[in-house]
Amino acid sequence: MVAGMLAGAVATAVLAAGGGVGGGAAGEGAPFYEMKVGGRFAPPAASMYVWAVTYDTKLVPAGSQIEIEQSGRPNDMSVTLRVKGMQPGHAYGAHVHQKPCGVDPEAAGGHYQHRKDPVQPSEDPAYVNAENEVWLDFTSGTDGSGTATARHDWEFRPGEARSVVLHRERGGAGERVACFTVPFLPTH
Ligand SMILES: [Cu+2]
Repeated sequence: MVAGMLAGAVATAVLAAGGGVGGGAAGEGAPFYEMKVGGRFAPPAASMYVWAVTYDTKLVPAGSQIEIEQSGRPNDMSVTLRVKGMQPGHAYGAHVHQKPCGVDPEAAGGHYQHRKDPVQPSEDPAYVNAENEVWLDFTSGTDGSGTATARHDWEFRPGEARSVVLHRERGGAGERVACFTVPFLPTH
């Protein structure tokens, strides 16, 4: 849904909805939520608020776009990433991180973990995996677009999921090439 992306250097749209739609066996009557935010990447020097920042303009060109959508209900959370304008045919890693983006790629901190590794920075595969973290790895198409969705039966702890970081390589590690600050729910 590239058409849903908003124009502008930094653009956000937040939608929140309450009240169940019914019909779902487990979630009937349960409150649901939906949040969508989009932005255009820019190098740190040009990003006054460092909201959508690229650290590698070859892999994540200035002006490329990202959109993150989070939706769900208790015990059923989906996070979807959509990008446009990436380097074609590249396999990117992407995860939800703990802190907002900064001029320094390390500002976003480590990965959000459902079960927190007592040892930080976490490198233990028992904690660093797509079940315990939110991984949104994708491979861009020939047109530079890409998408990924992660679904979990848990929600974020309030305020502990603050950004999505794009990495040079798929998997749990790799150099950070871009960062997008996201107001994941619940925020507090
Ligand atoms: Cu990461």
